[in-house]
Amino acid sequence: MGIVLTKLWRLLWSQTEYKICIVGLDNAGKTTVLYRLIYNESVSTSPTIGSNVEELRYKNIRLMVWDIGGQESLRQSWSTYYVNSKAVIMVIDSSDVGRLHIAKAELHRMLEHEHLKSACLLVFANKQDVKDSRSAMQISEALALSTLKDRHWHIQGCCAITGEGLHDGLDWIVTRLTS
Ligand SMILES: Nc1nc2c(ncn2[C@@H]2O[C@H](COP(=O)(O)OP(=O)(O)OP(=O)(O)O)[C@@H](O)[C@H]2O)c(=O)[nH]1
Ligand SMILES: [Mg+2]
Repeated sequence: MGIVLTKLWRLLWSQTEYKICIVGLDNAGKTTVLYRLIYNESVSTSPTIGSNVEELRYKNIRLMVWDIGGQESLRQSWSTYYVNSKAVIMVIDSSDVGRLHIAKAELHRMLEHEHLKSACLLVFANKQDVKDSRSAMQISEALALSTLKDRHWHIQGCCAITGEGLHDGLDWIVTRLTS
């Protein structure tokens, strides 16, 4: 009986599906992050027009990941993807210091949206391999993450090209989604 229940529980557990949105300015590395996680290799990308959705199976759960184009003309449409999102990943190009203030404004605008009230936030401080890129701590300060109230958030330095840091970030999300 115990074995049957365990199998049933595993089956139900594996069916659980969570929607996640990946946002960030154009060229931040969102699509590279997604494909690195899915294929475990670096994939050459071109700017995302509209969005791109992929299923990512990780630690026995199914993540439906929406990778949304970050060009300025597309940012108004980000909110059309938020409904039912359990988590948001914001990808930052840590070497694009001149646009950190824009990323900050977009982040705080996004978090005000009613559909994201209970979504947790993971920030990937991407492109840590680039010389003179800002550290995760510096990105956290630039985005004023410490001012976020009633929000589970986490920042993770990473390099989407090598994959370094990506699983650490995803582990945090999975823990949040399943706790
Ligand atoms: N050096 C370095 N380059 C990266 C990294 N991640 C992504 N890139 C490069 O950054 C460029 C943009 O990556 P994309 O993943 O297409 O960026 P995006 O955020 O999806 O851009 P949009 O679709 O236009 O919003 C590509 O040339 C990537 O190879 C990284 O960690 N380090
Ligand atoms: Mg893209």
